[in-house]
Amino acid sequence: GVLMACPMSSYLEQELEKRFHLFKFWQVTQKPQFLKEHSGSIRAVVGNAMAGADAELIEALPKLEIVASYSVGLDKVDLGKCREKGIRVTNTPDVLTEDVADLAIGLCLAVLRRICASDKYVRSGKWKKGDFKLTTKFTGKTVGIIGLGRIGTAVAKRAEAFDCPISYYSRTMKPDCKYKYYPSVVELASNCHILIVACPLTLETHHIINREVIDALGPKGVLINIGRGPHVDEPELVSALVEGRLGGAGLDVFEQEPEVPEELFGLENVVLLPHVGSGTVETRNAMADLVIGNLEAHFMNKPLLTPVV
Ligand code: 8YV
Repeated sequence: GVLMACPMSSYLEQELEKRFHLFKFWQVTQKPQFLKEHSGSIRAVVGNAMAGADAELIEALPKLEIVASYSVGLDKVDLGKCREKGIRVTNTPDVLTEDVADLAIGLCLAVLRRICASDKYVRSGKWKKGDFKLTTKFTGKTVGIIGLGRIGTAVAKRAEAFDCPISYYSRTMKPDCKYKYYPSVVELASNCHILIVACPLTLETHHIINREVIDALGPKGVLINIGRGPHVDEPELVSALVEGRLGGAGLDVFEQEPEVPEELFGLENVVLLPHVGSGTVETRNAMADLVIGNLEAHFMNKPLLTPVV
């Protein structure tokens, strides 16, 4: 049996149902009783960015062999516990890199050029009544990237096409990298207009965007988050935006999804998206195919396609 942690893709559900006995955990009302009844037959968990496999679920499933996540980020999977118990873990890297990087650039343009506010201006009929405030140029702005992995590198490549000088922060300097390295996020934030979060969420990167970083970015600075909500101290971000201490923000992720701080709803220098970085038909289907491919490989004793543990 395969346990799906929450709804994520109807295509993935259908394909899993063709191959396995599929349990849909979100439809289960009596979860402890369900786990007692079926713990002997559940050999795989399919999770995503919202729900994965925490220590409690792993302990409740003694026959668990593999956690296949429909996401590249694995912050909802207890990797230490999986290692300890010999449970394999897979994710969906590479297939979503382009879409997430595209959306990061889309957020830069949307925030600086006020695309959403302008669209609202036309739709509400205000164009006929007055003139529109000028916006801010994106081409040539300095871009700072936190995390120069697959997604961060794809963002940098795109920003280069806009003639943006690129700098980055990561734990260690990348050898042979043409971008400028800063050994701390505060130094990076002090030296860029647009700061983009593109690193995995771990204990070390939790609240990597704090008050000090926000102040370093300053009233002309823009924060773009396509990583995870908990990378940002959200109450600090909200007060900085409300008080005008930060220039703007483009956010695809939030600390308590799907909750978004309502103080942001009235701000035209902020663009809010419902965690859709990878949300194209093409990419989500490729992610689903990777989940299925990993499960099939595992149960046929073949090498996993995208193993992490
Ligand atoms: C989500 C993501 O998994 O890949 C990630 O880490 O955050 C997204 O692709 C998406 O919510 C799929 O359900």
